[in-house]
Amino acid sequence: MSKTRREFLKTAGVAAGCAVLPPRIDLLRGPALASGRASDGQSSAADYTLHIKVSPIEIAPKRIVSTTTYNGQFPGPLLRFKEGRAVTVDIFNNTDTPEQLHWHGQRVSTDVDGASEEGTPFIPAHGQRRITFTPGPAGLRLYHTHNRAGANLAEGQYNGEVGAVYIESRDEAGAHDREVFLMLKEFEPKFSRGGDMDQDFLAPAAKNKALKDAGEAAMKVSLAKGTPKGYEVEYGAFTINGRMLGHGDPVKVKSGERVLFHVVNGSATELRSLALPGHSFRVIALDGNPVPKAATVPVLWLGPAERISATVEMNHPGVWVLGDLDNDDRQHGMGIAVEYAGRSGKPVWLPPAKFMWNYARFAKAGTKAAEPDQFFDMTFAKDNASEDGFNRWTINGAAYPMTGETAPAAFHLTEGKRYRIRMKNASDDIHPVHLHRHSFELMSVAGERTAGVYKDVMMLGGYEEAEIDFVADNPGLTLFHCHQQLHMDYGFMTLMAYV
Ligand SMILES: [Cu+2]
Repeated sequence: MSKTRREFLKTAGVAAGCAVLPPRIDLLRGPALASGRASDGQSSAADYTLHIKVSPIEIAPKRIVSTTTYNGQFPGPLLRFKEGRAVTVDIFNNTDTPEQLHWHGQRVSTDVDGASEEGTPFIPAHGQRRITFTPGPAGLRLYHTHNRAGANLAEGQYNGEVGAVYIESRDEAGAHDREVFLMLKEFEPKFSRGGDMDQDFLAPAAKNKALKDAGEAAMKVSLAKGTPKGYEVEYGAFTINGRMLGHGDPVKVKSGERVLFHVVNGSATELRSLALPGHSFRVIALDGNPVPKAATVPVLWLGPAERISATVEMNHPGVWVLGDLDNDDRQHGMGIAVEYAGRSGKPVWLPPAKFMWNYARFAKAGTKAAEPDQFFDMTFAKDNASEDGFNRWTINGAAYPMTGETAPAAFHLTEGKRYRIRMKNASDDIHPVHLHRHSFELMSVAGERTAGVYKDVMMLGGYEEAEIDFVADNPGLTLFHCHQQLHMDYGFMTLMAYV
């Protein structure tokens, strides 16, 4: 590598308010690989074909964004797989830079998973890769780019490379009349420097005083030196299924129907909420995995890459806004109309009463947790604006290298063993932490014991603690990271290796 990332960032002239984006370059993606396990001599057609390409996407009349897409559409095509039935997917990369396509939430091999840090070959620029894998586990998954973006807001998950995957189980039950997929996604990103707004919607809200004192002291030292707060990302346009509120087709329902919503947060960075005035959601699955206790809630909350499957009894006729609680984001598009048959008019929004989101609500009560074979301790911390104005993120004091090389694994696994990750968040941000190629069980959230809730992303509250267990049942390098693109790109990543 001829240039370090730091030098790149300098030469790219990153500054607050700088409207000119650096060109797409390979540096941020790690070493360019010419050799995707490209598929010469294919004789048969693939089951699915995806073309990665830059396309114009009309998110509202005459509001057209240019973004990288799958097959020229947003969201990418819904891929329906059958659990246990192998599929072949051809991925063509029609862009100038190598790509990684990540099968989020699936138990696949490192060759397929789509993370260069695990050793998945890149899909070469203007090249192709054919992959074959057996989908699973059943339920709502997603696919998205796993490229890093760094300071380039035209890259990584800031663009339109995301689509839903639905894997039908062998005994797919259908206690609903209609199934609706919702992809929540922002466009027109830009950098800001205001610092994040505090979001307190997670319960229990038990902050750890030692973590808070440490985090606030570090911030105070940085600000006292005159350092401004690190860059954050904000957006100009908000969409559901690629259309701003008021400009897409409404979800058409009939009174008395039970509608199953499959919600995917396809955001690079944002926590999202959803409410439907006069209705409630019966949550049946989190991250595609059935919950032990379905529970009815007035509001859904999802961090980046989280999914919720919930049924809604259509028992309140009208035309409503199914939308984000944040007034600004909803008014800039984060919503979709739900229209009952025979009703018309402007969709109506009514804010719900304050509601705290708690994963424990869906847990199995009174269950004694299985004991792990080993504990991993992880403390997450923020080094304010220390990476050319970007916050540097560390796990146990170490930032994953940003220059493209693969760091050695920091955690070691033995196949068949059960591990408990004890996470401590020494920052005020909520982090959607994600484990690749495995599901984890939530064991405790901010001190509250839980069992039976299996996920692959969880939101860890500011200055809070949580514990997650997973069984090492899928050998190969395994990436653990924050799913917030700015955080993962600036250090919040670590690798686990099977020994
Ligand atoms: Cu994070």
